[in-house]
Amino acid sequence: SASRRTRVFFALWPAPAIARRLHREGERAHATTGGRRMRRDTLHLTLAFIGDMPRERLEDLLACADKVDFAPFALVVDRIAAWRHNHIVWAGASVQPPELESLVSQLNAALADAGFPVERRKFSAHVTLLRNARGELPASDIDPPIEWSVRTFALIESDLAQDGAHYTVLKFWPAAG
Ligand code: 2AM
Repeated sequence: SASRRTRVFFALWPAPAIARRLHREGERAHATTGGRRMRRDTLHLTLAFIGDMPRERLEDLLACADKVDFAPFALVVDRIAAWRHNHIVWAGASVQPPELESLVSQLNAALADAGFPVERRKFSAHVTLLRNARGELPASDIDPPIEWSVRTFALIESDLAQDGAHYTVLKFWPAAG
């Protein structure tokens, strides 16, 4: 569109095989909680949410990501749980790899330096599977765990449509090594 603004965030974007498994976990939980399943091709793990900003700032945003130095790592997605406050069912990792923490803190530091808004709450890695979920969903194991080999991160543009958000990967950054 010709819009002068854009809504963007940095995320880990899973390969199709990983997305398929995550999506299946969402289906399982849905039987208990109901709610709206996220489409398989939209599943992601947000690293840093920037939100609505002028399109002319995209260059500065790309420069922030260019500064990040990260090594490939394995993310073992081994649990599924629900948050009551926002009615989200999500998948996550019981062990937060230090490489993931480092990736997020490097991004946030670069964003803050460049004057972008930075999340103040503690980073809580999760992949949202369902929204508007209701009722109880005791936290449980994903067995066998989903072994997500993280080799890139991405800048995503989000278009809010009637039928949910549509995402476009604007750029991928590969891990070093
Ligand atoms: P969520 O799945 O927990 O809602 C796109 O909206 C992505 O950015 C989602 O993964 C969403 O997390 C995340 N996000 C983080 N902070 C947000 C905010 N303040 N507003 C909207 N989405 C946010």
